[in-house]
Amino acid sequence: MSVDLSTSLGSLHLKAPTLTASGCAAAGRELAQFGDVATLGAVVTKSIMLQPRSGRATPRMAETPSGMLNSIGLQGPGVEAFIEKDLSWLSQNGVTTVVSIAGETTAEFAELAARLSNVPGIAALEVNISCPNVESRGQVFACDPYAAADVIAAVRREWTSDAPVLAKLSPDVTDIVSIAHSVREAGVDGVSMINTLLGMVIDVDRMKPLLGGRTGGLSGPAIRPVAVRAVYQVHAALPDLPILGMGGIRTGHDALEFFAAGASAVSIGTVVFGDPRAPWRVAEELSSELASRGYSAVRDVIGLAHR
Ligand code: RRO
Repeated sequence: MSVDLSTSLGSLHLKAPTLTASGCAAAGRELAQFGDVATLGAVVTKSIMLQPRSGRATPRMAETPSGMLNSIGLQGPGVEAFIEKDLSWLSQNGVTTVVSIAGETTAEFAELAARLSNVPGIAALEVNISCPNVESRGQVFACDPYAAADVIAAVRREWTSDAPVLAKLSPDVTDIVSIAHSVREAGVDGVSMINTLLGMVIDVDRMKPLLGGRTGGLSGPAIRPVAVRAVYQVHAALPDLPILGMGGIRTGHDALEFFAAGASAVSIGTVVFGDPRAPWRVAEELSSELASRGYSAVRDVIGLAHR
């Protein structure tokens, strides 16, 4: 039985249901040795800032049970080098590209949106309002409905492209539905969820936090039930809001959970570090999972767990 794996996120048609997750495949080029990146739903690039940035102190990664902590701190080349080197490679190779942006202030987000608006080859903009690895928790816009809406409204004003705007949400909130409502009111076309959870590991030989930045973002299978719960809650409250689901997806079976909870597409993140073919493999496995249950299209299972 052949299964139709095409889907969409608002106005963005996706030929495949699996995307990379921001921060887990840089700008896609390294993945090209493992498969045809143009056949993925999309590459979601590492969050880019206006200026180049060296990131946080090392060590920046720690293994945890069924997951890992990262404390990268938005390392990157800055938007101009990104456009010149990364976006041009993605465009030349026919890759559907979702560009993730991050700023320290609302004005920086707005400037990034303005700069990228007329750049060809951007299929969607993911506004990362939820990076856990910033100096101050006050800078995590996604933890406050007003700050989150402020950023999205500013981006919306500057974004002149027809490509959809997604907000990346944090799970580290009391009520993720209120944040989703808020960014929707401010004009997003969809949400990406979830970013990592704030965590910490202590090195008890040194009696100090293991990570150079002290805290880090927890990802991997350990967070999958949190992500599925968050997707389910937001889809229940806002069934028409497209959701790009992510958080610890390792197999097609895991991905199917997210679709049933209400995601329209999924991003594959941490697993890629150990299995770079995972974004393709998960799509193939999802096809088998759907076929064995008698479904002929992934679109038919979106939100089915809500019936
Ligand atoms: O760069 C990072 O440390 C980072 C970011 Br921008 C993010 O959104 N999530 C994360 O776990 N790490």
